[in-house]
Amino acid sequence: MAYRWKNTLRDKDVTDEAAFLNRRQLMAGAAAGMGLAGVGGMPARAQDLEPTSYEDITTYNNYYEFGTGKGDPVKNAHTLTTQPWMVKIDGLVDRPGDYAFEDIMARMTVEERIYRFRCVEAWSMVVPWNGFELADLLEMAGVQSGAKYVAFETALRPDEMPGVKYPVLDWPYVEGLRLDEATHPLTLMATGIYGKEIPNQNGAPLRLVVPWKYGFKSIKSIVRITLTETEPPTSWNKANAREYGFYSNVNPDVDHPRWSQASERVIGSGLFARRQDTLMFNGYDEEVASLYDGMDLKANF
Ligand SMILES: Nc1nc2c(c(=O)[nH]1)N[C@H]1C(S)=C(S)[C@@H](COP(=O)(O)O)O[C@H]1N2
Ligand SMILES: [Mo]
Repeated sequence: MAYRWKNTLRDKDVTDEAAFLNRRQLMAGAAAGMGLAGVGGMPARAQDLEPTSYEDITTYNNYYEFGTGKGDPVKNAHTLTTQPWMVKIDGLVDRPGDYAFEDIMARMTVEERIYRFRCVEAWSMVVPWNGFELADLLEMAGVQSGAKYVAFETALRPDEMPGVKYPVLDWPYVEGLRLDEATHPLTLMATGIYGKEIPNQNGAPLRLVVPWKYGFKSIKSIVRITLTETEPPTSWNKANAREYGFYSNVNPDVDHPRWSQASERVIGSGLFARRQDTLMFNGYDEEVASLYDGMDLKANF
């Protein structure tokens, strides 16, 4: 299947940011020379995107378990021990169990995916993730016919997470997706950034990435995945149901009660931060709009 957003380059093809940028230039040059919009495994849409620097992606973070400041996670998350790492998969699955991260990795195909990333706070980045499709992991566990939702849970380690002594959120951080959202081929379990192992502050060793939804849906450092029949509770919705809904699809026409969602600040664009218009479903409307056919997106925010 040739998805426009799908980059078929594998983990090993990406070494560091410099090599990554060189490769982009090469591909852009080749594309220009041949008068093509896209070349090989590099989809047209990915070429349009200017990836945010590794530095910005890994130092400007939201990971409240390590503090609520944007610079807190990079300062504090080194205390998180990610080896060994177990992920419990349970609920409505044929093969429930405690899966070791290494065993999961041995069975999954890691790809590079260059995605827009839009936080509900109206800032955005472009991140070259490495990861595998959540659909493949769910297939490994064997989803049963009664399952309608997928619930996710972050590790809760008071000894390693200085932020969880503050009741900012009801810990552990939890999130959820409808099963069709979870098995959509865009939905990624990220294990790397720019071809390097994902840093702790970005959610090591394994975090969700749902590029058409606000960033808080993309839960970090996952220890449990549960298939359920009913809509699972989600952290930000529990904290403030009026401001944060279960769906949280990026939508420039549905404002946050306290600010506009029509535009976004582009992280890394320098001293005079550039703003750009926010796109419906964060630019992934062609791929995901059909998931919400007939749904009132204002009521189901
Ligand atoms: N466990 C957990 N996951 C989390 C968060 C968090 O505080 N804790 N913050 C969310 C929010 S609000 C955003 S915008 C993204 C930020 O991801 P990044 O730091 O990799 O950019 O992570 C999301 N996942
Ligand atoms: Mo966010």
